[in-house]
Amino acid sequence: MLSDILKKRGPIKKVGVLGMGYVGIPAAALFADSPQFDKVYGFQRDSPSSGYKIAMLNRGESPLKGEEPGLEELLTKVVAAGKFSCTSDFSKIRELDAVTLSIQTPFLNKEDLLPDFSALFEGIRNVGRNLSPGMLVVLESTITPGTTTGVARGILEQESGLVAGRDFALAHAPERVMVGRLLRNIREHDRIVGGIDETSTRRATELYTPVLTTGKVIPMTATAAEVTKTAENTFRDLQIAAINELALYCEAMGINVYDVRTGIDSLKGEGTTRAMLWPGAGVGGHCLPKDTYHLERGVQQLGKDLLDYPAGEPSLYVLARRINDFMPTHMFRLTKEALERAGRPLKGAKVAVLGWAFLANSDDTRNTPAEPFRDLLIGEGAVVSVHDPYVAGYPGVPIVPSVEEAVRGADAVVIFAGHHQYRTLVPQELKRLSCKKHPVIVDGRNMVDPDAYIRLGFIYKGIGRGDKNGHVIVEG
Ligand code: SAJ
Repeated sequence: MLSDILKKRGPIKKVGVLGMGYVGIPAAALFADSPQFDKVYGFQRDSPSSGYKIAMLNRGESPLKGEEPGLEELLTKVVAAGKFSCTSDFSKIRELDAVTLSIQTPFLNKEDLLPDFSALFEGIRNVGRNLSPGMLVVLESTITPGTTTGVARGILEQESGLVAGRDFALAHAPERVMVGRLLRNIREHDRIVGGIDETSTRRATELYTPVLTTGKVIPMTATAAEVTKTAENTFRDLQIAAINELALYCEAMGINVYDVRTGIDSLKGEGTTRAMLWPGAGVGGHCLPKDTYHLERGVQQLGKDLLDYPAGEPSLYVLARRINDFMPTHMFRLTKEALERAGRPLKGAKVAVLGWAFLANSDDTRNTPAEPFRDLLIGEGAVVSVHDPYVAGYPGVPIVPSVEEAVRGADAVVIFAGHHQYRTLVPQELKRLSCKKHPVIVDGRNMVDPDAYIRLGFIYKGIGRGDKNGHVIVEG
């Protein structure tokens, strides 16, 4: 029995973390900092793109970009104490009591929305080859529901000749960290821990409890844990789509969606509140655009024959994805309409895009919605300049360092990311720089006061601003 083997092995003392990225590094540092554990190995493939991290981490330096409060100090501390070291020698897994895998599963390509599990599966094979009875294996990556009890279990058993749930424990404990607050999130967020059986859930709970401060373990099955992680992002995407659709309706009905949002949001009290998020130019990032499709694939694989659903109706969640992915197209149409009002055809028009990052005040450009917008403009022969104060560069897209340079001679200025500096743009300045009688301003993130621009002769369009989008053009 697995519980007997675990009892014989005793408490977890040696831990391994595969994947030295923004999830694995803080996880390994926190395991190493816990007095509960004697030794933690960070496993990193010595690949051309990431091998450099091994030496850095063994010097106690963090290879992660951007501010991560407390991480570098923690790494220095646990390396100096000899409690953490990084290696590409996967055979060291044999010495361990528990290993976690935090290896990312990016898209193979956006068309068929199939995740690229190759790196994760290679990690699982490395664990399988070095698996011994009584070990615990935990998957932390976001995965399609059914992966832990399905293909992951299969690879581990095939490589080791052992049987999950009899010889070793297996669980899924999805990461819920956000860049900029990695350590805090791991310590303070409740931790979903889902084993393939009760014994595995208990063993994984033993691994995570020591690193939690205010967070609690929420035990469940492995598949429920996979659905929890994908659904928590699916629901966020759904809430954004709901307010994006309302914004489109308000534009069509000539009203201000932000008035409606304020009105609805005023409904307070137990159970009556509404999760009113914010309409915008689109939804990007590495979580929301993909996790809905993980959930969809999961129910197709696990529940296809049993799913009872309105015949012929699309998944609400996939429809939400389509609405969010429509927003850059809507931004394009707003821009095109405004330029037509200014008597400027798109072909040859200069459009300045302010904000390339997918998130306000961030340098993260993964799946940025600004990209399909720029592609549509270029497809119609417009000339596009891009400014972003946080983004140093992007393949094939020159990023200009100043707003002035981006806006100089522009027929249209389009705000795509809600970077705080775009709240203080000076309309008079933009008009001067544009050298146009009726420059266009399109606001994708509710950053500017429409009247401050309209009174100077701008042609204004804003997401959800049905009250302003058809305004009279002021002869400047
Ligand atoms: N967005 C809107 N309207 C909103 C909120 C977001 O249009 O009201 C857009 C953003 O502009 C961005 C995209 O959605 O393009 C995603 O924004 P996000 O705030 O969800 O940021 P992410 O993608 O970093 O989401 C992560 C997720 N965290 C994890 O997966 C661990 C998500 O579950 C968190 O809710 C989110 O961070 C967070 O709250 O910061």
